[in-house]
Amino acid sequence: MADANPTPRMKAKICTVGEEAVGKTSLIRRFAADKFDGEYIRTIGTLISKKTVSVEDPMGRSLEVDAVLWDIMGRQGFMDLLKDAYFYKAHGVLAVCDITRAHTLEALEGWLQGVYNATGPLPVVVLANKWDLQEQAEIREEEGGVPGRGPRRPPLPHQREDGGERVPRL
Ligand SMILES: Nc1nc2c(ncn2[C@@H]2O[C@H](COP(=O)(O)OP(=O)(O)O)[C@@H](O)[C@H]2O)c(=O)[nH]1
Ligand SMILES: [Mg+2]
Repeated sequence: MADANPTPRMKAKICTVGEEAVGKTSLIRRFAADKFDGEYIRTIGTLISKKTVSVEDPMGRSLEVDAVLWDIMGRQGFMDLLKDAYFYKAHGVLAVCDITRAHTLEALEGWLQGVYNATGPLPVVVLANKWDLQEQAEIREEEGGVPGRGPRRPPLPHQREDGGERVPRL
């Protein structure tokens, strides 16, 4: 007999942004390993992967989320030409930087401006990747982060030589 109260489902389209080689594709490959390499849309240079995750909604009820992860294969120039198709009906953005290259965090401001121009405001999670390369880090964990759990907010880049901070406006 069919379940009278099946767990509700929703689809969520999540798009990655960030500079080349920060690890966007690696992150998605790891997260969605079982369904990676699903579909490649050549015309907009995008790889689409899928993964279903069980989460709790704000009321504490179970919710199945069919996450559809869009990953840019190309780089600059993409934003101007293809952003409308890429971000069409997106629910959120995963903005990735590489802790060994501070400019990849600074560049996220431009990426996110492009997102907002295309879609209006969207939920964004900033992810500082390559955490294993601490010795080469140009971006450090913000004070007040949760020990052992990484920063909750975007980490700050190194201080400048004049003692000021290059704080990104994200
Ligand atoms: N050390 C280290 N290397 C990583 C990590 N994530 C990705 N990489 C490497 O960084 C390079 C670029 O990764 P890729 O996923 O292609 O970046 P993308 O251009 O942003 O999609 C590859 O050589 C990856 O193996 C990480 O967390 N740590
Ligand atoms: Mg990639």
